[in-house]
Amino acid sequence: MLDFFAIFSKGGIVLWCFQGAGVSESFAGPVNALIRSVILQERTGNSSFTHNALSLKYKLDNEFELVFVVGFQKILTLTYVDKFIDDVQLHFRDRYKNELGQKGALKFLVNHFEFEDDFSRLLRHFYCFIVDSKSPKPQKPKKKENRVWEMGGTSSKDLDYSETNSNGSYSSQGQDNEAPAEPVRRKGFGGMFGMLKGLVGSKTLTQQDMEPILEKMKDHLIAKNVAADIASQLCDSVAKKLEGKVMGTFTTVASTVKQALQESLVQILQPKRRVDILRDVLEARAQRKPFVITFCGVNGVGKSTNLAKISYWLIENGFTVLIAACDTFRAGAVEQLRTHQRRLNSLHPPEQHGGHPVVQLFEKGYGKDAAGIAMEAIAYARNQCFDVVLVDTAGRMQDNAPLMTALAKLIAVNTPDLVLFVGEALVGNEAVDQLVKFNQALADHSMSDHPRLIDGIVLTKFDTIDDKVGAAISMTYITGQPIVFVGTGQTYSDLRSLNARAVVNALMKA
Ligand SMILES: Nc1nc2c(ncn2[C@@H]2O[C@H](COP(=O)(O)OP(=O)(O)OP(=O)(O)O)[C@@H](O)[C@H]2O)c(=O)[nH]1
Ligand SMILES: [Mg+2]
Repeated sequence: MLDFFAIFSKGGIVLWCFQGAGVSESFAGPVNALIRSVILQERTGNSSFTHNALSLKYKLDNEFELVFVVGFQKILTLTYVDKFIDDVQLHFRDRYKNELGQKGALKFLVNHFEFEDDFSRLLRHFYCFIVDSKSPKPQKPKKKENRVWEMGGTSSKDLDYSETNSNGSYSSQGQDNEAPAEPVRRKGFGGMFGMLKGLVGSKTLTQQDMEPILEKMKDHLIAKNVAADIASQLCDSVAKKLEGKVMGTFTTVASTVKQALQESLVQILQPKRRVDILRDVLEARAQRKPFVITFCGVNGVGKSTNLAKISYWLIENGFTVLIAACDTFRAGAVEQLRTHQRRLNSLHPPEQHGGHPVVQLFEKGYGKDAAGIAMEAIAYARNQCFDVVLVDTAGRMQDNAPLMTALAKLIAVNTPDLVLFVGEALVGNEAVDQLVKFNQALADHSMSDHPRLIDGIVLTKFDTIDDKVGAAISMTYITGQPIVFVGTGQTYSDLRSLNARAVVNALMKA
């Protein structure tokens, strides 16, 4: 019934695994997908995940830095699976407390975790449970015994063996756990040392401990313009990541929560995927085709202006650019681009570039089909050996169905190399709605099984928001895509890449 059960360290070392009878597919694929898409991206708050035909349920053991994952066919509804994971976790911890209590990651490699017998017993019990589950009184879960810690027991710091993993946002305890097991408390400390420990920390964190500070942090993030939904999800995720963790000595709950939140924020802003436009343009040039970037977004956010700044940046890097005027809707849109084209050519006169203009405008006036113009522009760029085509599109509100359909068509038929969503840093809660609906439209009207969605973000008007930098978090969190450029003003050189640390510092600043 179960496809697999795996126990691995947060550093990625598999300690023990079980594969269901007749299951041939390795658990590596689904588990890697879980780590990539959920755990590393602070998308918890939910202790389940689906991957192809499988449902995965997972639980973190923050004290020993372990992850417990079970996989089963999506079509099955396994009511007691959360309890089963809890049971396996408790047995595993109890059986290997000495090994797990050792310092350093080496413990995972040198110790053998021969857990088959215990697991088989628990599994038999679990299967009985499922069969019995229709009967009115399911068996009462076995109560967890409190563990007694010995002097010099493990502190979270000792367990933090994995430098590379320190940002790893492993989180989510089983969401629908029954009454949580009593927090593990250290016993047996004697004398002064024990007293001091009791006063300054060395306790396991509970949801209640963290609640007030998390509530404050959530309001703080919202005040910095993070969308309210996302601020809540982030704080939930941080709570789950910390719950059960043993606090280091001389740390307060507030500083522990703050530090975890800070790490999560940096993690969110750090690109999962590197967008290296200059390298990709060179690669396209080697294949004798232009690299095509489409800009989209709601009205007036700075699409055309930042397209011009990106043209300037590309020209400075030695590339030639064709601007495709596919905003055939707003009066003045084509002229606006023509002005940019003239200015850019005067900054980089053709005489300095073998008599060829470094930037040209491809336009067909107003009222025509934007997708068709983009297609003609790309063909023209290929013939004329332009390195890059930048496609300007009309601004559109995310709820305007006909315009959203037209954009989706433009992208579906022209398959640009990069789809950039342009959004203002001034945006608050609205960011989520915009991005969700743009992506939804692109998915709905795609003709492919793997629809082209937004690949990256241009965050504009960053110069106007002081330290209310929350939109950067909302946008990356929603799309999982990087902020490729930040617009910081109205001149051609006001274009930056995102400095994740600086943004997080501004976010955390009181
Ligand atoms: N301060 C500041 N202003 C910007 C920035 N980017 C764009 N703008 C200004 O925002 C206004 C709108 O810019 P456009 O580029 O026309 O915006 P758009 O998204 O193309 O607008 P539509 O085509 O009408 O949808 C202009 O006044 C720009 O100068 C930026 O990074 N900082
Ligand atoms: Mg425009």
